[in-house]
Amino acid sequence: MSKADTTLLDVRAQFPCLDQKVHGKRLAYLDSAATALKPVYVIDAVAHHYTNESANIHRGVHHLSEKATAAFEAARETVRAHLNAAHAHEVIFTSGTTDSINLVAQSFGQLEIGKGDEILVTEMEHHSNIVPWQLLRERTGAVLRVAPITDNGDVDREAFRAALNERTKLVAFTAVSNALGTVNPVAELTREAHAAGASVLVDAAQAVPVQPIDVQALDCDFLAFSGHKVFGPTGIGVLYGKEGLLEAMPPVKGGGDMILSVTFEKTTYNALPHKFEAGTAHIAGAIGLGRALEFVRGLGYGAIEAHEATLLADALNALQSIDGLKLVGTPANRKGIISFLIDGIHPHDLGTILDQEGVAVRAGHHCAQPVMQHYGVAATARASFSIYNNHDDIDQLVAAIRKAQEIFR
Ligand code: C6P
Repeated sequence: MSKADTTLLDVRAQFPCLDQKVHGKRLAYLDSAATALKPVYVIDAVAHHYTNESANIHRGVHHLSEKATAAFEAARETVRAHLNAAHAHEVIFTSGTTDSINLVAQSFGQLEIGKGDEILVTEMEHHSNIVPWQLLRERTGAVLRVAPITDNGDVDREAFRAALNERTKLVAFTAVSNALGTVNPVAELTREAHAAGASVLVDAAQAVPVQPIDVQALDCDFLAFSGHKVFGPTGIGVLYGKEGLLEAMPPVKGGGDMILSVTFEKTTYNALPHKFEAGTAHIAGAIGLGRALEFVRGLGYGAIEAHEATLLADALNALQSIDGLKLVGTPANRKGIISFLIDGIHPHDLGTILDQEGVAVRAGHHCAQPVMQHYGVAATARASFSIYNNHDDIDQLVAAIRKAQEIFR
């Protein structure tokens, strides 16, 4: 057993989903970049909410509502502490990264971005960090610029700098690529964007599960992530925004909880963060997300990073020993996400055969079609690793790939 396995020795037992056979085989879950499995600690917190305090929040004067409100706001404080945000009201609960980025595109877009203004993204973005800006472009006549990636799968830093200019209003980029595993130098990119006078949005969907984030140290203006990728529930996510910006931005959804008073003539909006949280929130989701971040803190990012680095190195070695396997992207600094191709086998066929062997990977464009276009492929197979993976998973993956090669020989 390797050191990484001993560091997180009892972690697997905390994920009940692992305790099952798939097509009669041990489950090797290598799709955590799509969504992470959930630990009992989180599942219990969600069940506890529905069992004991199932009430609406911010509205009721009764006991259950007060308990639910306290738990919901405690979860917000947990998120604040996790991100080292200056204020809890800088944490907006959304339905996920996609929702968070759309909120910025609509609200910041309405406030700050007009015809001819520029939004800069990178070529490695998830569709969630492309399409909202295209919609904004359609509404406003703004210009969407793209900083290319190198063939290794890193942001081309020179081209990034060259794309910044006095018309750049917002730079939006991912901290960790979901298709390539690339870890971007967030603080440096943010500094360069700020020097050009632009605001910065960081897509941290793949980063929060695997590396510590300090929004004050990074100095980003916005940061988005999803609960479900960090061992929390689906349907809940976060938009962090700097207080001054959020104060100035208009709400984009109207409804309950986001108002102070309503008449048919005029409505006044609630204070942050409620101004951006119209309607009944995903209360159990927020509570579960708070628990998930506590769980991550309990493990410690040091242990998480060490475990994943060992697995990544071993997985890269093992995969590269397979004849006919080609890695897609070899970034300088990467997290536990590996995209690859096998000669003569379409990624979807490969994914189906791996599934028969109990190995769960993702096959497709990973909602990052421009990345696929860069490499001239329609799809890749993608294995992604988390804290509950071990070397048996790598062995099972390699054996399953060899089996697929036998079948296609
Ligand atoms: N990537 C993947 O398999 P949502 O769907 O809103 O929770 O997250 C969207 C998103 C945004 N940015 C990045 C970098 C992401 O990886 C994702 C989700 C999953 O890669 C599902 S497509």
